[in-house]
Amino acid sequence: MVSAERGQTKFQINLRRYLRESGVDRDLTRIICEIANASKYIINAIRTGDLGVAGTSNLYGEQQLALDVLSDRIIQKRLMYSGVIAKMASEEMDEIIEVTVPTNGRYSIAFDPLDGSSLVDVNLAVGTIISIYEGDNVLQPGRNQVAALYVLYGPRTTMVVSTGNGVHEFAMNQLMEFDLVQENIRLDGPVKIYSPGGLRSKYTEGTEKFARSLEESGTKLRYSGGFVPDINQILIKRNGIFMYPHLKDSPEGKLRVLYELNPMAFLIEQAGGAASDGKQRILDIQPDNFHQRAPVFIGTKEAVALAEQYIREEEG
Ligand code: FDP
Repeated sequence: MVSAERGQTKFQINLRRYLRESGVDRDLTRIICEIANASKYIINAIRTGDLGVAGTSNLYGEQQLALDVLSDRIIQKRLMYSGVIAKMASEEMDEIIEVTVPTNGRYSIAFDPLDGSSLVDVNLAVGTIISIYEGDNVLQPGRNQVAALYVLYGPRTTMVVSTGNGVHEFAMNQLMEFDLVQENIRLDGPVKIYSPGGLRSKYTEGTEKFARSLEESGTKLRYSGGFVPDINQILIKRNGIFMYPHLKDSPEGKLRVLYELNPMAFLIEQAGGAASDGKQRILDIQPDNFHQRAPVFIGTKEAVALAEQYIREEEG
């Protein structure tokens, strides 16, 4: 097992070596490294690509940016012939992609190729989110994930990954390879920052009281509008809560269980935090369709428990 603390590394430990020396299965390592490779092309597309609309819309009727489509294609192409994937479900697609060539792989993934795409034109951070299962079923509770990761395209490109043994951060170097920055990130202490998604006037009584209690206890607002950078902020600052709650006019909230909530809940739990829909653990939700949404309260254990308490008291 390699070991490093932020700024203390004597030499660079790259992603592949880190995974290999941590005993991660070869096929799983391959998937994670293929995503790392795909991210080089995605970052290039974000930096130099077309910012216009692709002219198609996805399942939710949202216009797809050319970049959404491109990122989706880049990831699919890299994984399609990897020999380690059985099925792929993408937030941008309405069909599950079954991979039979060259062989049936041992793993399946659900992914959001470019989350936060409404932030691309204003040049704020966006990201790719990946959820990995063993076998050929992604329509199962998130607690069965074997790994999850995201790549954040900000001023720097970083990858935060867990294969079930803690959460580790890697950063893209000048050669566009990922080097270990820090391992075993842990959330810590009373909540200091919060990121509230959704329209406040549509909050239900429990969420509204929870938000007010955070403000009254001096918790600072830190909301970027992108799920990946907002979760990354919590992990790297080791503190905070993000919520996109159930709203009066949308009881399911906005974020998608398979592509957004499960992978982030896996990472946050691996860092000692918690993720809830207000009533139950996100990772225990049994999804009945690929595009299911759920409310989310995710961050330090204490803050998530407090949100659940307000919701229980006010909404039953
Ligand atoms: P986006 O619509 O820009 O793709 O689920 C997508 C997401 O962004 C998240 O990244 C973000 O947290 C949330 O939606 C923001 O939603 P609002 O536009 O309602 O604030």
